[in-house]
Amino acid sequence: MNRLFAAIAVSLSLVSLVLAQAGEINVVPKPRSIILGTGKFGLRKDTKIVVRDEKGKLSANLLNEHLFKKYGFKLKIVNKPEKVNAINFWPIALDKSGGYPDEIKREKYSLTVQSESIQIGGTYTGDFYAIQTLMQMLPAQFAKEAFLPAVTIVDSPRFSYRGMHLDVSRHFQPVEFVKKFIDQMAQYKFNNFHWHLTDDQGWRIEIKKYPKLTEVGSQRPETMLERNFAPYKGDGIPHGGFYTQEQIKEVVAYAKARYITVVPEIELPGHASAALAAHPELGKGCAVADYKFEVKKTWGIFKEVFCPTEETFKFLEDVLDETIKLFPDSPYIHIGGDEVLKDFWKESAFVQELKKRENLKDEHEVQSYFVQRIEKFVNSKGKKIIGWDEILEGGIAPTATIMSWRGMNGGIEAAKAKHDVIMTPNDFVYFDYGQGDPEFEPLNIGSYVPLQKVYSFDPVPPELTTDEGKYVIGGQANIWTEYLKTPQSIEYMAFPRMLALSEVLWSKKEDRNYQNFYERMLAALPRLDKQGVNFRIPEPIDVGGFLLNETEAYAFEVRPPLPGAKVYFTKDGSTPTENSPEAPQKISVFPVGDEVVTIKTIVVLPSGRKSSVYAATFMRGKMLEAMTVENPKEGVKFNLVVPDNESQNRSGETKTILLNQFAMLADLKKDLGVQYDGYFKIPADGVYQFQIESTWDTTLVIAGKKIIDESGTSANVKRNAILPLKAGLHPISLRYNHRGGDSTFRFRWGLKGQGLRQAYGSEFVH
Ligand code: TNX
Repeated sequence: MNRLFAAIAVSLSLVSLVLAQAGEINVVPKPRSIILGTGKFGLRKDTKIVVRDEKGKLSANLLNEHLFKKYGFKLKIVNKPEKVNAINFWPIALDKSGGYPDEIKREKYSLTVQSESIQIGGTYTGDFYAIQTLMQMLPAQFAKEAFLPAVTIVDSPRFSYRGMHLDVSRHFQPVEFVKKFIDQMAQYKFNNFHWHLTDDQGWRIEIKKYPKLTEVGSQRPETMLERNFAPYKGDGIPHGGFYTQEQIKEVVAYAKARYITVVPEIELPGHASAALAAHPELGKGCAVADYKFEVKKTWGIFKEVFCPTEETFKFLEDVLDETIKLFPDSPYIHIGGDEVLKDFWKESAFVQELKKRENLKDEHEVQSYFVQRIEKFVNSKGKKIIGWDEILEGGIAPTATIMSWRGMNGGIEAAKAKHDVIMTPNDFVYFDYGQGDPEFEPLNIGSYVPLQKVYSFDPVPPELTTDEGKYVIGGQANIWTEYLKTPQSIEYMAFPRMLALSEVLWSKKEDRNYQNFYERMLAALPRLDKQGVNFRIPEPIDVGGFLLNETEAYAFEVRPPLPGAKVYFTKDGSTPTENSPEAPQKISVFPVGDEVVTIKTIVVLPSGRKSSVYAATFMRGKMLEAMTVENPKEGVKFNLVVPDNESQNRSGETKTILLNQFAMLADLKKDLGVQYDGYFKIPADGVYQFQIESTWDTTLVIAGKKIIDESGTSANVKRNAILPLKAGLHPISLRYNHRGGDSTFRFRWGLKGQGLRQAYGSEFVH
């Protein structure tokens, strides 16, 4: 049997696992040191909390709040020692200067459970984290007593910056949800909340001096419907919202009480459409005078940019001044700096003048000049800037911390230049990216970052020496909300991936073990469920594409991911519902001949909440062998046929299969046929899925097999086919026959069960 889905697959190896790990403390992130003792402590309603100072009182109250939420009662707090049936908060000796002793890091704690009592030692912050650990150890149900196994835990984090980001510009989120999100961050020991407050699609922070920012900049008449870029289709629903300064203070205080710093982001000089819609004068020195700035309704990178005039700097300083006052505890202000298109600057006489005056070589240096002026201002207020890795281009701002998002290279470069780095590489921790088979997952921005990939993230890449690695102060996952409209959809993308990240950022690297984590993650789900978190329900089966040899059968385990959850399944390709048969513990598969068998499952929680569909596809046979091609050249051969105007017929070579390359040659709204021939590069052995999304008629032939051959209508339709292929070059022929109206033609591909993505020209040769 050939389990092709290996490499970075979801591969849960469900088979060998039993529910909950015996003798394990099911805490996420895994504590640094756990020594199991003998016996157990029974927490009862008459258990006392012992405190010896004011600090202890605060921690005791906090514990009581948690117990009340979980069990509906609070414990009595006393201040004289009790040996039995007590939870003790020990004071931590303060050094003479009033700080904490060096050896005790602020976030460190110890938690000792013995059969008579529990001891907790730490600073305020340490106590807070000890309580998070304790609450995870307590069972869900309370009946007279709640038992905790005897254990000694000593714990402290690997990284000092453990962040979660939330974009509230693309889709505004209510304060109540932001607080719930912060609660979840605290539960998993994150300590920085990066609040992305401004972008092209909405300005979400009240600035008293410039009320138009929110009056105008926080509103858009509608949003692009799903993914209808071209032709654009809107949803017709106005979208808006912003946080008043009072609400911001409320959120900051709420986070502070949970030892979380809120880092605000004010995007500049790009991603500025919303600000410019409110204050067009700040762009006009660069754009043509009658340019119409507006709050954007679609996603992407836009050329709207602040013009580096004195008026703009004055405005931004005023905005930052108010912002800094609202976030007194954050050492940082995030100033964005990503994805700045320089077209307007290049065309601007003002900017060309500025370049001469300031001796700036190109527009990258203009960006650098822009950021460094802002940096000086922010520094003058006692704060440091964070910027996305693009701010490295054209010269790094001297005191900037770099947030590396386009992979880790920006972070590596910055660390080598002795700048602090926060790693947020898109290929590991972009939680807006898909986490399962896009055929079944709710609409998202695409790509594929499954749980296991997040867990494999290491913020300190091997390219850095030990000393350079010290500049990596931590990591963060980013949740961009282009396609995430509601709190539920955000939670679906955040959980359980956030649990994997918490362990990456908190726990010892040597302790990293995915299967062990996976079990503790499963144990955490009932609690998340009770807390009303709309996490993505884990797969109950191994998903993906499987290739069997001529004779073998495949039998796989079905594992309900939560106690009480039911798994329903189909074998005929139809979508399972609660009326489908309940899946047995083992499902056997035996495709006959050329048959392709797809097992589809859904999970239904006791609450009635349903999962997405999880599918496993089985086929027999061999992977198709790759071919050798002499002197391959990048791209494909094309043949364009225009029936009504033969003079427009063309054939030749091209490096892209996009239709718009013919827009100059022929009318894409009239009848035409185009065929591409060449070879397609398959990177690794696997069962691949190919998809053509098109109007009208398409044919796809790979390795001599016609896998798609359909005539369509003027409506967009997606056709899928799967094929097991060996790594290397495979002959491919793609044909599209357009029969009038708007034309769509997209070719996507990927390993079965993982993300599909558009094929690039560089993946073809001929
Ligand atoms: C890139 S990450 C962006 C965001 C998008 C995101 C979508 C970064 C600094 N810029 O504006 O929302 O991709 O994944």
